[in-house]
Amino acid sequence: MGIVSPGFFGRRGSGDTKLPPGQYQTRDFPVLSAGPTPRVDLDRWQFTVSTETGQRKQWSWQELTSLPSEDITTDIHCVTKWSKFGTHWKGVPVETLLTDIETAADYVMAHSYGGYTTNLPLEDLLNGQAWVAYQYDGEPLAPEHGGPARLLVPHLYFWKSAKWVNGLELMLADEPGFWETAGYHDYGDPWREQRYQGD
Ligand SMILES: Nc1nc2c(c(=O)[nH]1)N[C@H]1C(S)=C(S)[C@@H](COP(=O)(O)O)O[C@H]1N2
Ligand SMILES: [Mo]
Repeated sequence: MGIVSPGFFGRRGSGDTKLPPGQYQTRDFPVLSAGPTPRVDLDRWQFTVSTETGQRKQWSWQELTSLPSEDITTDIHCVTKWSKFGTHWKGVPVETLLTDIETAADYVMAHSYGGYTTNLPLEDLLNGQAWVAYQYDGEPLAPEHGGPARLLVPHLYFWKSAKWVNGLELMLADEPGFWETAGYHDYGDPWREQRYQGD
């Protein structure tokens, strides 16, 4: 065995190698929004899970925030190359919202107030990898960062973390969302630098 084993440098999550390739660290929290910030009255806020057979499950704000929540500390990585380490969130695990849902779907389209969409494989939303987050740093999530609630899928580039999220549509076949239609990668793994289609 050599002194430096291959694969050691740059390995995911190993102490000082937390930056995915091509990223730099920032301490601010940049705001990136493709359109205006929608203002959603909590009395009218709704979250809907729908399936390929038309089954629907809905939650009011009161109902969503009464579900068991988790505290999450995670690094986030934007495709415009900033990464922010150790961000703190509170939210409901997506798998909690999919309990009792019957589906043969392998893909999900996340939908947001304002019309933004982004697609993900269903399995990337399960097993403690994704949340509907409604607090940041112990405070209600600010509107410019996606409040009242946003999807949080930190293992993928941050465009997959739909702000102002209001639903998950389970789909049998993959379909591109807003940025994916514009040429961004279908999956978006920062560790494999999947920024654009073909990466
Ligand atoms: N609804 C919606 N969600 C969105 C976006 C958007 O424009 N609209 N931008 C995405 C992108 S490209 C990034 S990097 C993050 C930015 O989140 P932030 O503004 O809280 O940093 O939100 C993602 N989610
Ligand atoms: Mo982004």
